[in-house]
Amino acid sequence: MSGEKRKIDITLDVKYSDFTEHNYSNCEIQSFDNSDLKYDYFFKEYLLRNIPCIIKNITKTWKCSQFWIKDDEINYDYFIDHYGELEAPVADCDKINYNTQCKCDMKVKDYMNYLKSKSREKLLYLKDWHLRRLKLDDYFYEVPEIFASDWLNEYAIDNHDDDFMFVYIGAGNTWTPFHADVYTSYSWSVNVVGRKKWILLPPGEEEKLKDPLGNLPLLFNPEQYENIRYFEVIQEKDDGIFVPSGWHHQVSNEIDTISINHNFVNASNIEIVWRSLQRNLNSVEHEIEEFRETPEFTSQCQLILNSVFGMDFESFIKFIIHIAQKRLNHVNKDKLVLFNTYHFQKNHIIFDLKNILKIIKLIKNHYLFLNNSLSPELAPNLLKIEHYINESIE
Ligand SMILES: O=C(O)CCC(=O)C(=O)O
Repeated sequence: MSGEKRKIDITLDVKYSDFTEHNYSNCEIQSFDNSDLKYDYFFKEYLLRNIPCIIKNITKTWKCSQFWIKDDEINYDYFIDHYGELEAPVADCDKINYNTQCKCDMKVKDYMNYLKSKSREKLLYLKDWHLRRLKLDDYFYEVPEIFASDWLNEYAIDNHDDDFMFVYIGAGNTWTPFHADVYTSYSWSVNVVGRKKWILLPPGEEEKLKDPLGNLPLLFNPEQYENIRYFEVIQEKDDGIFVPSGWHHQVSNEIDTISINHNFVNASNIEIVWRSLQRNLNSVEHEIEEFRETPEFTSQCQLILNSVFGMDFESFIKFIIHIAQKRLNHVNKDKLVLFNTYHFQKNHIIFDLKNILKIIKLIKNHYLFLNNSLSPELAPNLLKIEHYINESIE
């Protein structure tokens, strides 16, 4: 990647509040060429409306598309030579335990030798591999501009935490079960080589698939149901797909496929994430209702919330404070850079701050805030941030 910084800004003529109630009744999955898709347009029509789309011709400038592919197939030997000794998580698609695929770590060279072998006895899928984190000096791909606003990975990078940037390498016929993404985040996925089939359901449709205990199927088979609205999408080599918040989906690799994907959260879906956190907290509280009067009830709920949702109430607030603080530091200085490339400009920063303000108001009305249940420094910090945002956007 060159050291060139690309300026990103928005000139949105819509208010975020116009889109809190999404309407999927007329949506179709459109396809665009990456070079024709303007940041503003994508932000307004896709991120804010929470609608999927396909973006073509993304990987031309990516270094990995030069080295990872040979004769239109995976360049096994490149992986063995460059990453062979690294370990990566690998799922066995035929081995299911508690409604998930069994996973183990495997050396990349062993996985590549499995892919090279003609007689593949198992259906192995290398997934959720944090290669970017392991090879920080090696920018083997560029985050597409339309996906540059990514608070989740910004926070992870700033805190040297687990990030949400993955490489997937799947043998033909491997698959990912039916699910919605972590924290109800957005995701994007780009095929460096190969082909995937996606099935996506608008938020709420998945309710019709639940069994009497509320469990979702491991795979959605459209032939087994009536009146389910779903979209089937073929993603070719060089295509990206935008998967919006809360859209359940399943994916199969039609042939040997490598993809890169990120989960992300930003000003346009932060309220969806907040609502999802609340829904999860409510159901945790309901599950252990009989202990409501015990002194540990609140802290136990947060522990369980953390394990089922991946985040608790306080970590959400710390995340918001961090993202706000950075924007406050940069609001008049033009220096907010992400992925070493994207240079966020004033309108964007203000848009982010206005939406954070909205979330702070929701937090302040939550009973955990009102009952002083947060750790001592958190509530005053949040109020300070609210005050500074109000001052800076006046
Ligand atoms: O490519 C896959 O197998 C799964 C990707 C996925 O589910 C996602 O990006 O959200």
